[in-house]
Amino acid sequence: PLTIYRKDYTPPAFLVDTVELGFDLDPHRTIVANRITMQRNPDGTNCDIVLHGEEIELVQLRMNGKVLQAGEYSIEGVLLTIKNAPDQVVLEIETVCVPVENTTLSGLYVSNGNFFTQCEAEGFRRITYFPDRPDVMAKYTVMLRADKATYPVLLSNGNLIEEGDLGDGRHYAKWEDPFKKPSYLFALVAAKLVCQEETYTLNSGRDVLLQVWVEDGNLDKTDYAMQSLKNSIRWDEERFGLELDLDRFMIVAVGDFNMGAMENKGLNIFNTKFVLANPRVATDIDYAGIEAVVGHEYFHNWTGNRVTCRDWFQLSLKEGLTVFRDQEFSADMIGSDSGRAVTRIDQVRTLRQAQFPEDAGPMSHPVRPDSFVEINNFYTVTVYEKGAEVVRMYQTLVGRDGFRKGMDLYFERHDGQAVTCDDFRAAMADANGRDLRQFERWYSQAGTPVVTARTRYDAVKRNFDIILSQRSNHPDQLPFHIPVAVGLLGEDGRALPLTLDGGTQEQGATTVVLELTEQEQIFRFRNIDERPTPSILRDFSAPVILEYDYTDDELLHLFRHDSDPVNRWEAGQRLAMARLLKLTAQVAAKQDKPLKLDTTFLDAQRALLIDDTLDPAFRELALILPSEGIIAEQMDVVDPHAIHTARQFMRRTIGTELRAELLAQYHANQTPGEYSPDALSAGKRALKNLCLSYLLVTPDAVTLSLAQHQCEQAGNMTDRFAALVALIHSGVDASAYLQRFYDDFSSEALVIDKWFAMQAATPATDVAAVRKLMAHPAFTLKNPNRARSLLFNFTNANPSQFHAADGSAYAFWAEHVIKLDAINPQVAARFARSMDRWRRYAPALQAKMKAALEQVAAQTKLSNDVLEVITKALA
Ligand code: HT7
Ligand code: ZN
Repeated sequence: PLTIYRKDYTPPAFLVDTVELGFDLDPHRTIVANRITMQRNPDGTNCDIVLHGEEIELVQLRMNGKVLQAGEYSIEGVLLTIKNAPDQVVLEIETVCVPVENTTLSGLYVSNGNFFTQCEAEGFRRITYFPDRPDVMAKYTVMLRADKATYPVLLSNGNLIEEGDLGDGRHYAKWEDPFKKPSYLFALVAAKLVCQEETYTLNSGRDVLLQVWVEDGNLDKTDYAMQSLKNSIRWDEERFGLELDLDRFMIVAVGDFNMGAMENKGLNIFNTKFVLANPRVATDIDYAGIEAVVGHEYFHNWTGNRVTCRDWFQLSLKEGLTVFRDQEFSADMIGSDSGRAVTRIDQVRTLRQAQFPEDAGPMSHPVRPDSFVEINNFYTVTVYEKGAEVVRMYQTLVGRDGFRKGMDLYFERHDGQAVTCDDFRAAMADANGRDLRQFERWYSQAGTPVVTARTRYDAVKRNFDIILSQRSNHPDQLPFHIPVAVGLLGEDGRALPLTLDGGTQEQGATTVVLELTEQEQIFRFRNIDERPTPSILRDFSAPVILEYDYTDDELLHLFRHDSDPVNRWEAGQRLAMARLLKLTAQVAAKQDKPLKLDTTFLDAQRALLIDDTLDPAFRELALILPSEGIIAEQMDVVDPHAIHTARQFMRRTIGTELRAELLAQYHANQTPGEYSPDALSAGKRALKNLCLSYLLVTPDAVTLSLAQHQCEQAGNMTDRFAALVALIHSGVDASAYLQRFYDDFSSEALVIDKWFAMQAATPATDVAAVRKLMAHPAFTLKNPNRARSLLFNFTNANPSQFHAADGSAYAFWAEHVIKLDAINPQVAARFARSMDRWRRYAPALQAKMKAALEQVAAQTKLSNDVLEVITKALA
């Protein structure tokens, strides 16, 4: 397959002014009439008109009123080329597509009998011929025609300017989007849906219409999405001075969707997972997800839509920035400092769990990739989450006000344009008078930098030096510009006031940001009266791996006292990780010695668990052990079974040694009364349910009955789900509870996804059990949520079974990559990535994984999506 390189970018030969689209919607044969006015681009370097088209049948092509004959244009692969075109062109293109057969969920497709579109990244070309690239921005008018009884609701971008009956049982609606947009933001919906709507008054006094569209029967689950939308609108006005620019903003929920949601101008289309919630069916995590995703898509209206990407290599320009904005939104919605810290810790966990491994594996790429085969494979944690970290570092370097100035300048310069990551950096630099040239390396160099810290204390001179150095595992890389936030703790745990040599920090500051720009630098703190404990990389100020030879005592000191909650949590993770690695090694060596966990660690855990001055959500995070995946990342040769045994041993020991305190906290953190997803209540539930899960590692009559009672009586999904998971993980027969759960929610697709997911991730579920679940009438590979719930959870969240010694799960993986690929290459390629880290496993497993990869590679009919992932894995 063809590799596309960033360096090969050339501006389009023609720019499009207007697009008029007419749709005669029929699931078996939709006719699309497309009238484009275009003109030669003075900055263009090519001369021909080049349009993209894929899986569509061309009926007729007219240029400036004249039908073009076969020899007057050519079609090769996805490109339609018209040579020797005049400078001003009107193209009229008629095509046909078959939405009902489109299982890729890209372009125009049918879900549960309704029409939806998904055009990012390159789906518009599956609807009509067009220069389907983000730097071609045009104004769209859309006429939709469809059977009125079957599709009473006809939606597209912008404003509804006309609607009516066509007389033959069909009706029409005409939509006009007043803003120029790239084709990937086009959307239509033709469906039988109902909506919750509200008129909302912007800060400026202007009224806008907000709508959340869902299938009939789901209107009792739209309140939280609507509330999140209103919160997002308010937040963007207040934090960034950005107002909603349309009179109407719609969210539509669809059950078949490849990703979370899509920011189409004025017509956001969402996976039902990120819209539908009520306490009966949705967990606290679901509620938080809805708030974040509604915010994310709404914030794209400025960061992505008004200012878009010049080319897909710049994807992080909109995604990294918008993830950063949704993270800040979620943190601000909680309001408290501790709540903010909890969201930050969650972000760090995601990075470590998913992004660091990606950056160390075969799909490693810079935040701004240099090449790709299939752009859909680059909607990655690197582009999104690491990209958000890169944006966060600007804010750390220039401050919150400086960041706002940079954003203001970015919009002042680029509103209505398709630009690059360099343009964003230039706005940040210019608005703040800073030289951010070196910062560019965060965009161009892949991999996770390692920052090593050493310290020395001079009691006579009262100096404390921190020597920071950086390295990467790519030999030719140049040093990054790394903000390292640092604090120092006195012996009594107090945060020491800091005087940095040559620094400009405020008097009495207890955290300073060191700027590491060279390979090695010394930072000197003066007037330090006692040897302090350094707290380095506070708030996770850069996406790096920090190496520092902490002693256990120093970590315990930080775990007890660090005023920076992220580093306080981090100290606990380091303490736990050291023990987990030792235990894993002991299990792997098959020593006869019994496994042991020291009381120092257990006492620290106990003290934190019962410290009710601390936010329950923080305590919960601090008590979760590093996941099996994160432990694996620390090992040279991964032994998933030893990891699982060691971690289970630690969980069991915590469960038994801290039994009394866990029980007490279980009872102390109940949330009686009406369910509310607010952060405090959610935090209490999280802590309570973590206690339950520890108690159920070795269940007894008391703890079992707690779980059973919670499962039977819970007034919300968070508690019911947690109790059921604890039961099925405990090893007791939970089949009656599982069946009851299924029966109670058989008509709620998103809850049935949870039912599959929880079983897939249970260590007792082997590949045979997964196959059995696949035979369940509720299972289908065609629905991405369902496929993800069972297959992805098995391969990604059940490592001890996925890595079964006989390799049976690898063969299962290969079989289903191939099956999924025939249905939906985007979903298949994501599933294929479960094997990314195969080279790190013990030789016997490695050989079987390689064989499975080769089995997929040997297929003759693979999509480019899967081919790219497999080829890179095997390279
Ligand atoms: N910008 C959206 C990306 C997206 C997408 C990409 C490829 C295939 C399907 C897709 N659905 C949505 C989502 C976002 O980041 O907001
Ligand atoms: Zn996005």
